[in-house]
Amino acid sequence: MSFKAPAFVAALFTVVGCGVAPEGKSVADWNVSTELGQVLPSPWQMTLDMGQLVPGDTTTFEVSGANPGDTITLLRGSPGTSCPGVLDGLCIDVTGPSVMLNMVADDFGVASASVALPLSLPLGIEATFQAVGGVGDVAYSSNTETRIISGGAVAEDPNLLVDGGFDVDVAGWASDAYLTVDWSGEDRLGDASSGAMLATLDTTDIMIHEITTCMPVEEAAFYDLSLWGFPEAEASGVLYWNIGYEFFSGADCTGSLTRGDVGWYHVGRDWAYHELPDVPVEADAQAMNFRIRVWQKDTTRAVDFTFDDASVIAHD
Ligand SMILES: [Ca+2]
Repeated sequence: MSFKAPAFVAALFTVVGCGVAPEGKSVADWNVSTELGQVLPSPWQMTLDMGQLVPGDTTTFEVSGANPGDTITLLRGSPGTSCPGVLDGLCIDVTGPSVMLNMVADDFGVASASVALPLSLPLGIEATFQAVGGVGDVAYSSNTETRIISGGAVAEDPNLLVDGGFDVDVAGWASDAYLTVDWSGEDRLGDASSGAMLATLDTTDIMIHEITTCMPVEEAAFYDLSLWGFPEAEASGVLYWNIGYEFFSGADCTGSLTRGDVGWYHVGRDWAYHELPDVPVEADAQAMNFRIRVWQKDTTRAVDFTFDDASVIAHD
């Protein structure tokens, strides 16, 4: 980004100025300092404000106090300090930042953007946001805002899984390093109006693999878990494979979770449907991992699996 001298000068006097600029200092002095390699403190006091993160809703991010005309980049990550090289020495208050969007500050130093959140956003996930501006010039940052993806229209669906039918994609599910999870355009009945989760193994050396999602639950409540699972056609009825379910509960989806009940189901034919009823959530726990485990009992070849119509439903 090019150096915007007029705007920088104007705002310098707005912030430092009002007639109280340090005696003897001028803009020329600041420029000299820059040439000497000193990173000047930014005059921009940027504030980030944002709404809640509810799948299916639209949320708005707004910054104020930015340098007019600057590109403002909204970062998303986890709480903590990091100093990305691109920011030229500026350290920010998020780690593992990824760029969520860019927006441009108007003449008043305000920028905003509205984002439609997909229904498939995983509930219970926490994210921290921070805006940066002046990148390539004198970078500056805003406060951070942290939100947990929660509530909204999903709460009216008895199935806690945001897209348990895999009608849209497989967002919200994470797999281990040797298992690739993709969205298949056809469901378990071959219907292209929905889809399914396709899990592809790429190793025969490791027998147990995991696919996990996490959701907020009520402590001391009971949940019924169910899922359809299929080995690929070539393996069906020939070799045998296990699909297991587990749940882990804990304070939230980011903390350490306690292993709970385990259900194993033998998959050796064309299809399998399994229910794991009455899964209890421990007292003080407010999150649950629903974990699918694939147990590969033949180490001579890797097998693909398809999963569909998963549900986690509360009951008394
Ligand atoms: Ca489906």
